[in-house]
Amino acid sequence: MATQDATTLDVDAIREDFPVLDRTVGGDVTVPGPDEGDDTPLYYLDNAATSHTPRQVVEAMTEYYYEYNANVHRGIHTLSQEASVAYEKAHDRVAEFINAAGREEVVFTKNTTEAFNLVAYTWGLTELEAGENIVTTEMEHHASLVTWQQLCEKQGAEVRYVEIDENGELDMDDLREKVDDDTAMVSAVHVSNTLGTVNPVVEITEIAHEHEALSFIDGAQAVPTRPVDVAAMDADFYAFSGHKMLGPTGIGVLYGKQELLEALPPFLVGGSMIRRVKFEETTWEELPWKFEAGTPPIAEAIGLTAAIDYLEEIGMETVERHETELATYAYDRLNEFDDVEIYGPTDRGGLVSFNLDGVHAHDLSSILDDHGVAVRAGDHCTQPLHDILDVPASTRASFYIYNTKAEIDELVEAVDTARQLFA
Ligand code: C6P
Repeated sequence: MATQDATTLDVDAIREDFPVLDRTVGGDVTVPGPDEGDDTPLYYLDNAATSHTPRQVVEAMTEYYYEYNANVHRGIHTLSQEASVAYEKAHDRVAEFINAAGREEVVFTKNTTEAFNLVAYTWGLTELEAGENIVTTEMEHHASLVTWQQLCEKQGAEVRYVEIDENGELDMDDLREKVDDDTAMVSAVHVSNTLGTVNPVVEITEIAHEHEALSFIDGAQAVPTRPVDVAAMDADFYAFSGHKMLGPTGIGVLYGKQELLEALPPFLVGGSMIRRVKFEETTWEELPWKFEAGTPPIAEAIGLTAAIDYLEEIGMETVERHETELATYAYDRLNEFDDVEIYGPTDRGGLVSFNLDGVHAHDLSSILDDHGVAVRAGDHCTQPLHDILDVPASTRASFYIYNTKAEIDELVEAVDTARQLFA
């Protein structure tokens, strides 16, 4: 694990924990892993889609499989008890990381998307009434936007979208206008996965509460990249995914205030989440288990714990500073090209989405791939936002703790090659 002083990251040492960063690309993609044709170094700039996994996380999961693999909350044999303790403690570790009151407020889901669906199917189907509204924003990821849209359609409620201004920032006056006494939920993304905009989530939550509405903040791009304190934010619900913060796929987190989660009916039912089942009726387990039906993601929870340990050893303020530095550098360098359009504000999280005039994002990203530069091209699950930007797609470079300015130089050089090719 890398050591560093209080302000900078020892990126070289960090990179040693991520074996995949040493691989080359360019060969046969129909079989996974490096092959003979791979001769181009990899520059991985697709971290907003998913981050890489350090040895420490893989080793924590391997240790579970090799040494105490067992189901949780089911057996009293040694292995099951060890696995149960590790699984339960993973909730405590997440609670501590985001400053939740305790494990009761931390529900493990598959991902951020499932966390949204959980709230829609429990709170939404029981509490949201016809004539009420949900206020969300034009920059939401489909995980949030489609969930609220479909819920409102079912319940006869209205979904309202807060506008963004020409800088890609939320129009807070529009938000104040759209939230009224019929608003049941205000939902906003913390850091936009397309624009990089960092939204004023404390203020958004305050406005929701002034109207006795709940708030749900989408933290998928925020928790991996900056300190997040759900108590200070006073959010009612907050969601994020393990795979974007050095953890494994298959695990996400729904944070919810305890009194709210207590009041909700279960989402999925079956084993593990029950206290007592009779033919006539069933009672539910206490929080958070009431929301974790069936065999849960045990290895993944252990991996997520190791990922949090890794991030905390670096320090989330340091992670955020590194992200900002790389995003600013990438923004400034790409901005040197007058035929490159960059979306979103200058003050941003660690990603930059852009288009090269007259070139489809897929074509550009394919040329970048030839140079070993891995970026995402497409609509980034924000199609309505791309409609507003009036482009079908964009190319997005997104950064993490192991990225360097030299890698951004590679990106810029590859973009320049594409410019000349298409000129
Ligand atoms: N965004 C991206 O490339 P899941 O897929 O459930 O782990 O996360 C969904 C999600 C929700 N909100 C935001 C802000 C997100 O960025 C994402 C995931 C990835 O931008 C995959 S589409």
